Amino acid sequence: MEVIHQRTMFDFHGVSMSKCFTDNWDEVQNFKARPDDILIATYPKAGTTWVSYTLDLLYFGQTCPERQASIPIDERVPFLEFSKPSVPAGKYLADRLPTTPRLIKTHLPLQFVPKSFWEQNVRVVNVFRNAKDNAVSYYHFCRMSSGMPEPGDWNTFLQNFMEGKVVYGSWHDHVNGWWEKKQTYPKIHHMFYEDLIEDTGREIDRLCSFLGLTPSAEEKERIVNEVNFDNMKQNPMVNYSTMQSMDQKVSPFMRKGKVGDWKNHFTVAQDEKFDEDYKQKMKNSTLQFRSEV
Ligand code: PPS
Repeated sequence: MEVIHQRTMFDFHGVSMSKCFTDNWDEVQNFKARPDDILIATYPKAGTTWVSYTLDLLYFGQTCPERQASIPIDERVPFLEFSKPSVPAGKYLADRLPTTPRLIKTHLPLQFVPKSFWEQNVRVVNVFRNAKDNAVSYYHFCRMSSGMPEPGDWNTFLQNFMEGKVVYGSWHDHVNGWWEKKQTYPKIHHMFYEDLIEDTGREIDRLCSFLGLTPSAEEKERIVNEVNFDNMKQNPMVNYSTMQSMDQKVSPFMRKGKVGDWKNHFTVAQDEKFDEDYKQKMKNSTLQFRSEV
């Protein structure tokens, strides 16, 4: 019974959410950020884990090698708003992070982010992914994760995704909110999943220049190698194989790691409908995506 309850979606201040991501609301809203925190903010399935692991290696790969071997990524980079009975809440883990900087993950839409992050002028790394691949990845994740609402069949899920009736609400509103924030808040770095696929090294260079990091050429090469899809898929500390709520036999967390897998899912009719809807919802946005590279 509890699992079903946890998975139920409801309107939360205008955004579709579920209990796992709203139950700890007051605590989360009162989170005390620190000026050197780094917030990784994404719509679900945009490449959060990829960038989280990259950041973790950049900051702690050399000084704490044991960390890489023994602490799962969800403990190294706590998921701020996540809370579920019987596991420590993300806010609890974030409060107790011993590292400097603290790397913190959120999928919250901009308007839900605790105000302390802005007051402390925290650096934010956004990762964006084209809507079609993002929808496909989210669909498979909802199939395999007992914490997410049942996605139904692909057509049903896609329709719900277009209407924002998925957890964390409208993809369009979410990405536009974060994209626009940069106009008034310069301490945001925007990354795109497609760019990471195209040239991971170049994107790490850009990330480092935002953060003021200067890894050696060898160190950078090592990180590029560690964060490649096949290596992450094999790495139990980052592939979520330690997570009970995920049935990796249904669909692995590290599923395909490609740009353009949407072509294996969208019918011609679905694609036309999606494009039409997308044009409408993104017509005032300057945010541009690539759905192939
Ligand atoms: S979550 O649950 O929201 O934190 O998921 P998130 O990490 O944002 O997204 C998971 C998708 O990212 C893919 N991924 C990668 N792709 C390429 N290279 C690397 N290294 C990599 N790491 C994670 C992962 O496979 C999921 O995408 P799909 O399309 O489902 O494979």
